[in-house]
This record gives sequence, structure tokens and C-alpha cells, in this order.
Amino acid sequence: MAAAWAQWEHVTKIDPDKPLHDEDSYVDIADTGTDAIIIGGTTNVTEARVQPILNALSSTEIPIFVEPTYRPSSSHTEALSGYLLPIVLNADDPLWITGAHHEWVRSSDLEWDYVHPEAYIVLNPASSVATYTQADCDLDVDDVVAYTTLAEQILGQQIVYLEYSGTLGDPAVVAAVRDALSSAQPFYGGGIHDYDSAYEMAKVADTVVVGDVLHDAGIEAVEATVRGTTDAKHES
Ligand code: 1GP
Repeated sequence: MAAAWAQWEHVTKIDPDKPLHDEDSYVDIADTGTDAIIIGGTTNVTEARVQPILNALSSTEIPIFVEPTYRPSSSHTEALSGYLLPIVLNADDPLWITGAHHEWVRSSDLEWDYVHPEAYIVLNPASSVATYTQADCDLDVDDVVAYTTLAEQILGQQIVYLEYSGTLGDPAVVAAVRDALSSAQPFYGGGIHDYDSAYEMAKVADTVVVGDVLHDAGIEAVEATVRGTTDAKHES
């Protein structure tokens, strides 16, 4: 069976710590043309904050995954397609490599069919995720490619997530990651805010993720990023 994310070209990430823009509502996101929703953020992705968002989205068909920063208490409910568990390969704090995961495995009753790891490489030193995980972002393209190959060939990861959260990354680095992978899927996230930035990154990554644009500029801006992604993938 193909992975849930095999067909994802555009993903919208909801940060439960941030309000939506203006009068936007969560169900509007499902109508933008985005392929999936991830509920995730660096802090406060707690069950208390996630559950109301799941409730608001319960009438939609779109796949919804959670990147928890809490111990998941159950791995699957009707509104939730599953969990994506980040492993931050370049974290200096081992809590974000195996530490938190070890605790979750010890203390949760996880249904493994609904839990999927993502191998993160955090590349914006100014981002809160870099601060939080104490990520070593001082990496050249060969370092990033080496983490990519490590993720796929040594750790058997199926998703390699280049996380430039808050800033638009270097397309050459993203392309190098894509070219280094044989079957794992490259995700790109960071700084996509309009048609052009989405188009540029969708040209070099299988899956692009938008986050801040949802909260800062709203649904119409997300729609523009969907159009940029679709055009990059399907123009003749
Ligand atoms: C964050 O990769 C996502 O985890 C998206 O980044 O918020 O910069 O769009 P932005």
C-alpha cells in the first residue's frame, strides 16, 4: 500500500499556538486545494489545543495528521489520520532524536499503523525549532546531503523534511536532497508565502508545507501557494 503522503504535493500546517487570520475558519483550509493538514508547532501542540481543531475539521474529508509535542494518548480517532513524529537529525539535544520518543513508547499505547516518523533537518538557525532542539544549522550542502542519505539508508526513514521554518530556503540544497534520495519522499517547509515561492520550492521538493502564511495572511494566500505548487508540478 502506498504511503498516506505519497500523493501530497501541498500541505498546510496549522500551529495550534497561533490564531487564524481575520475571519478565517479551519474548514476553509480544506477547500483551498491543499492535500493534507498537519497540526504541529514547536510548542504547545497539546491535546487540549489540538482537539478543538480536530473537532472543527470533523466534517472534512482531508487527511489530518498531528506532530505532537505531547505524549499521544491514543493513536487514532475518527478525525485524525495519524501521527507524524519528527526526529531532528541535527539536534544537539538528544531529546529530539530519541529522548521524547522513548518516553512516548514507554508510556503510550500507540497503534503503530498510525505512527510515522519524519527525519527532520532543521536549517534556519533563527527559528524557534532550531533554538528548542539546539539544532546545528551550520551545515553546507554536503552535510545536508549526508544527513539525507543517513536518514534513508541507515535509519530507513521514508520522509526527509527540510525545515527552514520562517525563511525561504536554498532551492539548490533542496534539489540536492531530492537527488540524493532513492525512494524516501522529500518534504520542504519554510517561508512559502505566495505563488512564486511555492512554485520555486515545488519544483525541487515532492511535497511543500506552508505554515505561517495561513496565520499571517490567511486562506486566500494559502490558495495562491496551492496554485503555485500545482503549476510547478503539472505544467507542460
Ligand atoms: C513549519 O515547515 C513549516 O514547520 C512551514 O514553515 O511557517 O515558514 O511556512 P513556515
